[in-house]
Amino acid sequence: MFDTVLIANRGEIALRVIRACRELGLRSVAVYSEADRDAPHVGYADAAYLLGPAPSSESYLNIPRIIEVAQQAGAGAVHPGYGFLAENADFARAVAAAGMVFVGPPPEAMERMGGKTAARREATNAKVPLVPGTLEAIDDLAEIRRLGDEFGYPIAIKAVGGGGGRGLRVVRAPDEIADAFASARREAEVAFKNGALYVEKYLSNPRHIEIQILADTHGTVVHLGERDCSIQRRHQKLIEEAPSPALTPALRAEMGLCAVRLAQSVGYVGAGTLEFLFEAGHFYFLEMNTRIQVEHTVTEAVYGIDLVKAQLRIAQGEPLWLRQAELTPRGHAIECRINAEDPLHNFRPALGTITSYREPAGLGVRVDSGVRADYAIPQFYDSLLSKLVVWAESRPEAIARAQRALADYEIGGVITTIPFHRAALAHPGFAHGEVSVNFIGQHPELVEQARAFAPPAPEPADLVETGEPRLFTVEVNSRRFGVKVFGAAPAVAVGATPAKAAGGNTKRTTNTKKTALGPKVDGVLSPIQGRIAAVRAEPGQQVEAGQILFIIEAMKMENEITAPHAGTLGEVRAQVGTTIEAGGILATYSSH
Ligand code: MV4
Repeated sequence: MFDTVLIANRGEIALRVIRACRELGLRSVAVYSEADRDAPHVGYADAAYLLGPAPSSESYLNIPRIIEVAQQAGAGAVHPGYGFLAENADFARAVAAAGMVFVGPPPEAMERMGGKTAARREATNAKVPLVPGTLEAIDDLAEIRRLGDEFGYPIAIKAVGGGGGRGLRVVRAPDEIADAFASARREAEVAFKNGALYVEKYLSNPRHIEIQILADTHGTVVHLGERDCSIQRRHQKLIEEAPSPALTPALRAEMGLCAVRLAQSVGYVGAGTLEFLFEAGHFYFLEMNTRIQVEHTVTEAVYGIDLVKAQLRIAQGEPLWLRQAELTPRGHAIECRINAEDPLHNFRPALGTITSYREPAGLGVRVDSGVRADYAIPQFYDSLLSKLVVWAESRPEAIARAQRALADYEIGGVITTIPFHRAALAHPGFAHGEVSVNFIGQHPELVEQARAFAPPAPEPADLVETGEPRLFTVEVNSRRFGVKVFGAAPAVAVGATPAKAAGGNTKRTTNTKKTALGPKVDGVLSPIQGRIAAVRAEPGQQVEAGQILFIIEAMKMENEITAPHAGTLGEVRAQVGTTIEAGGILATYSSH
């Protein structure tokens, strides 16, 4: 038994776990990095500890420091949330070795389902349908070619240690095998330090449907239906719903039983999710997530069960109080992930400070948020700001409610995915439930439709004196000049107006059409704040339009910054390891 829980996470999930602890009468302990000193979860917990000066992206991965703080705080249990260490068996073992309860599955169960081919072998033993493919790693190109002939193309080459699409290559003809294999191996070695690969028949237009299970420490396992998570971009889920418009009650029961059987067969404990691909009325086990998931909320909405409290009660050793026969979904729930990303610019990270914040409310509207007004979004973590979750009696009503709530949701000062969600929920394909994992790729019109919902660019903040001249390209009587402008400028600079025809000075005014980024500079500006991870440019270099010159790391993503036009580079200011602000100048073009 324990009475104090350390939450080894941040953002909305940390707040979510603290709320569950409070409702169960458990004391909560938050941890935070230096970048998160004023993050909302820190002030909400009963106690909070700084993890230390390590670079903020690593603080939440520092196992010895987390264990040390947990013991110092008198925690009897550690909840990992999701991401970070949530599926790290070594962390689960370290928590147990320190005499505390890990709120999650036994490390053995985590490991049995962690590797993709191991999970496939477990699924085979549990008689759970799989996509046709290998149960072991493969590195014989001739054997892969034989499998391609056997399965028919396309086939998928995947990373054994993989997940989230990294190391996934789709092969559509035999002559693509060698390059795809080599490329997948390289990516897998970098991403997972494990280059082992396996092969499957590739399903070209599946839905992504996952089953939620709960397992107690006494061998009882139940399922709580499915979530349809097909609307994804680059393997990041954006919209999830429960139940799936594609499932019949019979299919739901069949998938649920498979999930329960597989979880039971590996001795699973706690909350877990089994992911399936669903195509043409058939489902195929893909992988298992041995943690609570971001989108657990839509299951809670339709089943009326608090899954995080269930995790804590199971960790306390309580027998499951749920009976499978009593678990039937009611109504329909939709979750929209509100990310600090710009849907009008390829969902690139859009950092900044939240200048105004107002959440939607009303019957069937829930917001799990990790932010507030006047909050500066740290560049080190993923882009999730909050989750809007709506519930209604029917799917059409849930869609209408979600649209109303999205229209009410005000987040000033930061670009978010809200316009994308409004466009997606308005799309007839979504309304008709005609969605697969290719939905976003199949509907490029969504970006234009999102533009209609996009708020005006953020108001420029106060003038700031940078001490640095700003470079402008101006035309006077059609002659082009490069000029330096000194003096204060808006922190989020607006575009300069061209010099007066009579050769007057460049006059900085607030354009009627505000731009969100820096002044017009004949150079390469960073569209986002982040850490410069790579510089592929040098003074005097001839560059082509679209050539990748810099890599900026932000929100755990690498963003390629390309040359806006062909030309010769003048100054290259970017230095690897330094931080660049949104609108900052990475390089200039030579003016002659
Ligand atoms: C697949 C697949 C189709 N056929 N495997 C993507 C990452 C990981 N969750 C497994 N994924 C997939 N595996 C086979 N044999 C489709 C996906 C998939 C997907 C693929 C491409 C683009 C987006 C996707 C989103 C979810 C699942």
